[in-house]
Amino acid sequence: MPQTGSNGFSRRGFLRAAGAGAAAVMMPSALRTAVAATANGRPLNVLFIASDDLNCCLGCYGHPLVRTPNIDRLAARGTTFDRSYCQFPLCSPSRTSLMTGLRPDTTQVFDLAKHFRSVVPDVVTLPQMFMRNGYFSARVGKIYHYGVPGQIGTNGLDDAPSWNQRVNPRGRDKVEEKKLTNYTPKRGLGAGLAFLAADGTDEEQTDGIGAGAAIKLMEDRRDKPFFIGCGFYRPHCPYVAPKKYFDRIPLDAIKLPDFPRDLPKHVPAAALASTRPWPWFGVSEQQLRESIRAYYAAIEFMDAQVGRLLDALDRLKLADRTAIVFWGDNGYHLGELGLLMKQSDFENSARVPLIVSAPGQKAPGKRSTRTVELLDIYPTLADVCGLTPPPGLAGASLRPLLDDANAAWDRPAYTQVWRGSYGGYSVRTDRWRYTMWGVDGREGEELYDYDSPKGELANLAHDPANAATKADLKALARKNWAKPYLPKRKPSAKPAPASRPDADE
Ligand SMILES: [Ca+2]
Repeated sequence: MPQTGSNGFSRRGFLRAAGAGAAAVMMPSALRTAVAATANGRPLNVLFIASDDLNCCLGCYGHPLVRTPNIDRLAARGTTFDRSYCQFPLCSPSRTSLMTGLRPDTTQVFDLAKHFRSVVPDVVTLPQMFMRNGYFSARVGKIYHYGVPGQIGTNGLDDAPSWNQRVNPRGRDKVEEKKLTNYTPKRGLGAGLAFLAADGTDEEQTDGIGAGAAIKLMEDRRDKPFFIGCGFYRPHCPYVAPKKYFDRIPLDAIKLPDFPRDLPKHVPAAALASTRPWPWFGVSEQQLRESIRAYYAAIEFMDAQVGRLLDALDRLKLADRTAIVFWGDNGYHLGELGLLMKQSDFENSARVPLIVSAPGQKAPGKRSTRTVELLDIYPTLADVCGLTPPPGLAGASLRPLLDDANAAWDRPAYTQVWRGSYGGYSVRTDRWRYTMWGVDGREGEELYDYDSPKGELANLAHDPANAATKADLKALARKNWAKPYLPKRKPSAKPAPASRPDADE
């Protein structure tokens, strides 16, 4: 279970939060506080680092085994958000939401095929805002959706208007797919437990090539303001990393989570539908242990590439005039609750790492336990860089929390998933999570208290003692999703995941 604090939301807190959410959508951009934060009168650069399918198994998030010294040193000069949540735990819906600043119900991107321009053609994306303010905007690797590993080396489901320049790295991990150990051969390589302890160097891997390309861009563009996105593919499956990263993680140190085998009796069918067969796609404990080690190795490899970017910023003397955001697009189950990977509304699928470092922030090196959303990145970067964001963004600037990690904050975090003919809408406060499946919870409800030792092992949705709490959270969910997306099809008896098991997620 993830660590949680003790501050519960009061009823008044819920109401304030509901009001804040509505205000953020309607507030004209002119009313937002745009602090002209520049370094010595020069615009700030932005280094925007993404990691695909990265959960919070990081040193700076307290993981006992995974060593991430480079992400940790970024955390030491920024703010680490301990309760940061994606809006949809699947690549394209999550990234689309972050990059447009809109919720998935607005973009209507719930799968890996639809492009947001078909729904909101004129939306100004985050990098577009910077381009309109004279920045050079470039992408290396996966910022918008790419099928991994299938589309590595292509533009994937990119948004061309967002960039002045695009780089699509492709390394020996693509060439050597036949060498993979695959414990779920019926699933695609992008959705299964497959891994490789690779020969060769970091620089031969796709992410090593990508880091080199991003460094070259920073070198070439250092004299003018830039927004450079560097999207790493790892630790997304297949879990490929040079062999040395596997060798430093002892297999017997990996403990598998325990969970009740009768869990399906206590939660709606939709809650566990992201892992079929349940539990663990049917793999053995030993196979899962090996797969988790590979996932950890891929994280440590990716961390080393982040280190190369940070070293370059220092070497180029850009560190004091570059804002850095490091984010993961969705969480990742590693066996807890019998689940693997993403697309659930549980904590470990919804929760993502988020670190923001801004030159001049008043409290670097702190952790914030406020419930924040990936949606908040767009208004935060506008605020930090002194730009006026477009109207209608759904998030809020995190700037107050960069200056004081405990600053007043009463916004909850929302995450939603899709089950083929209905959605699962989840609301997270600092103590509770409520999830409503289908309109008004017709397909089931869940309520979890993270201050309780049982956490997600006890569904309190039908416990009369928590009826008032549930009612408050349900009202919040209804208010935020006043017009939930509804397809014309009737709900099916068996909930479906958002994408096929053979798809490159
Ligand atoms: Ca992802």
